[in-house]
Amino acid sequence: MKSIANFILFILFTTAFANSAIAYQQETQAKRNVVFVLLDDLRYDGMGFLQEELQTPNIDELAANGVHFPNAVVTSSLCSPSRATILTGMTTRNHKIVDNNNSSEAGLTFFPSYLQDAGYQTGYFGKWHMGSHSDMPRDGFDKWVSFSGQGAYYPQDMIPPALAKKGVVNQLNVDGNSVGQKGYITDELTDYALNWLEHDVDKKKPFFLYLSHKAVHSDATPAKRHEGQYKEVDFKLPDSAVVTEKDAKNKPMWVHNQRNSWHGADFFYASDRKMQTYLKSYYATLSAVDDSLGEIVQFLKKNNLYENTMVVFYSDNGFMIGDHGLIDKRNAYEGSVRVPLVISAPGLLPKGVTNNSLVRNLDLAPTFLELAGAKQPAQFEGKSFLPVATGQVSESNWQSPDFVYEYYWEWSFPMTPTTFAIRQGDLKYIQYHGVWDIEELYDLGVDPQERTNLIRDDSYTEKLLPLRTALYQALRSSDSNKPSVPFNARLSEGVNLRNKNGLKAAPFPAWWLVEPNRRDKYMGLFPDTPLKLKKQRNNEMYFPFMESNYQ
Ligand SMILES: [Ca+2]
Repeated sequence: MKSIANFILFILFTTAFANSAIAYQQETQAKRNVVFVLLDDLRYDGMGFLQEELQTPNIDELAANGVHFPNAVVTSSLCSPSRATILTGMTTRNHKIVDNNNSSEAGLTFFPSYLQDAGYQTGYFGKWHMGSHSDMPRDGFDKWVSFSGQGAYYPQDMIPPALAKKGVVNQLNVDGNSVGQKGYITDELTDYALNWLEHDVDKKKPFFLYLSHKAVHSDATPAKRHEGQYKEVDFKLPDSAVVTEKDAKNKPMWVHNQRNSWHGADFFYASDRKMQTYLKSYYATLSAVDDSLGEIVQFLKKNNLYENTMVVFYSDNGFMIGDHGLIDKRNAYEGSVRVPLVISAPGLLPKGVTNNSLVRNLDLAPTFLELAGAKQPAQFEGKSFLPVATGQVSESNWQSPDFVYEYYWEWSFPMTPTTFAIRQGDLKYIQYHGVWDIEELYDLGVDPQERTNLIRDDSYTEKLLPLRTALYQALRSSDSNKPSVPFNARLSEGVNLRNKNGLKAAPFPAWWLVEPNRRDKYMGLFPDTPLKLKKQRNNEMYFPFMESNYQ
């Protein structure tokens, strides 16, 4: 009897052991690694498989092996607010990183913390540029390589000549320690990331690699090996880059006025540059990112990790290349809010497919957590799009949430007003806050370039009014149940009339009217001090951090 009992115990023990071993194996195999490649300011169509002039073989390869989402959008088209939305899974009105000057990250939890709880090893490499200007390691990451603010393409960029001569270089923060930047930033971040994968990551556990490039943010500076890559190329600019008389009447006044400003095509970053010239640097700068992607995929393949790794290629916001006479981002137009999104995940996602579902930056954190099998925290506001990405739910059956857009006016670039917008189906309604101007309504189904503002078209009135209401309802923040900028629902255009024979619109102040390419063009970004104001009024240069060294 005893031996039978022992035998049964033995069977029970070994079965339990075998089951737990299988469970462990399933768990470790089921949890897919993620490589999240985040770009800064890459336009939605800035990829070779969408523009034949562009050379991005590795991005194209990723698309051929995965899914391209042409309707990927961001709920705020500005670096810090969008990065905060990606990291927290919350909208700008709720995470409250409302502009690039906001320095509080208090109370926010970044999604990689939840991945750590789910057994992931997490590494952050690159540009943080969100909230606090500190470059110190943040919660949620086992490995940290970053820098404060915008960082620099090359080790001595922006270092005053006197200090550069002494060998002073820009600094990275590596796990809390200051380490000098040695080379071209895209290559250096890639080396740090690959080094982490190779030496620090336990290959038996899943990992999440967050590779956040400085590229291709202005002023885009290519790696030496890519200089002149597009010398002979003429890039196609959007049709709306040629602004007609009709467009000028159709669009808000601020759009017309912005054309001759830092973010306008006519006074490109306060210079006389042309977009065609800028794009040669912009896309040559993308090439090092393409090299980086190639190196990472090669590493994954060589180490038998590729089949179990999702690779995501994304940008924190879009980039306008003259659309409506404007450049850069911030507003709610398509070139600003649309971003590139390509995802490959062998065996999980289909290959070489275009998925037209509308997916927002808000939906990334829920998607990553679903992939990791982790519970969605209560503060997340997005919806995982994994079911439609894998094809488990068909595109036609997928319910994309409304696309609600918010941008909050910031003093440093005051030419774009606070902007709220909502897209339902093909209709996009845009309103502005705190500026005396018109609203906009576009039917993207028939007018994808947003050339015809339908705000005064009677045949759309029945659709416009519910959109205004839906936008107001959607903008309520979670803590107060009211819009984050205190204001009441918009019920009409307001009282806007002027005497047609009366006083014309005021001109801009005389001291704003200057020649292009001034060396002091950045001074408006530095906080006022008595010394700065004195120098500014005397047309003298002022740099706050290195005043005595700058010559
Ligand atoms: Ca950006």
